[in-house]
Amino acid sequence: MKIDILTLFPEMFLSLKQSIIGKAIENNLIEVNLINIRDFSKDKHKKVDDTPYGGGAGMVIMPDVIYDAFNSIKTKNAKTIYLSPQGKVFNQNKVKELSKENHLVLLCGHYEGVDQRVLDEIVDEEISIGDYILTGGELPAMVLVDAVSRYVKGVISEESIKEETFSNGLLEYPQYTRPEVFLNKQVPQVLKSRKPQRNC
Ligand code: 21W
Repeated sequence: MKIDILTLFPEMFLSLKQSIIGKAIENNLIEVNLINIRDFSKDKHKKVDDTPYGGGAGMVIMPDVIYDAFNSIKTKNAKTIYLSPQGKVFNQNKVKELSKENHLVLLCGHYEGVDQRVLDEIVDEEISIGDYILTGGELPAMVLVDAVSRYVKGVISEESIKEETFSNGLLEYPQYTRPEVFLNKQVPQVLKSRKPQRNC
């Protein structure tokens, strides 16, 4: 799966190079491209935002800069998602749905938002990660990449996915490993008939 991310803060995405997702990128199971929106500023001061028509606090990212950044990526058959607090709240069904796509384009807003006209032109879907206010769409984009990547074939074991389906992704049970006694607490007796092991 290919994921293009349009952002003003590409450095924030360095953490994706860690752990399971980092391995998946190294192994070419997912390809993550970061596009710095600021690179498409037409201004000698690299300005990308301006004050809102009608007044109000904060700044709005200009439509032409976003549009040019978007058009710099080949988007035939891509699904474009705008991370926004007004979007539909992300859940595991959406994760499964998006994991079937070949190409995702993620647009991260910041400040007060993005000019509505370019959103109307390029965005297929608007997603929020929950009802609380963040400073931008970068952390939400990383949440989406992490959750969706797990469902890309080869990223995690089929077994883990199956176990998740079995437990409905919600019901969990307490887990234990060595040592057998920790702070005077024993591992539950029922689990001690066999050594800690992988399933089957
Ligand atoms: C926060 C952007 C508040 C805009 C009209 C006039 C992306 C997010 C974000 C942010 C506003 C997500 C306004 C959960 C989040 C995100 C930054 C409000 C002000 N509108 N999921 N003035 N929470 N947040 N706009 O904050 O970009 S996904």
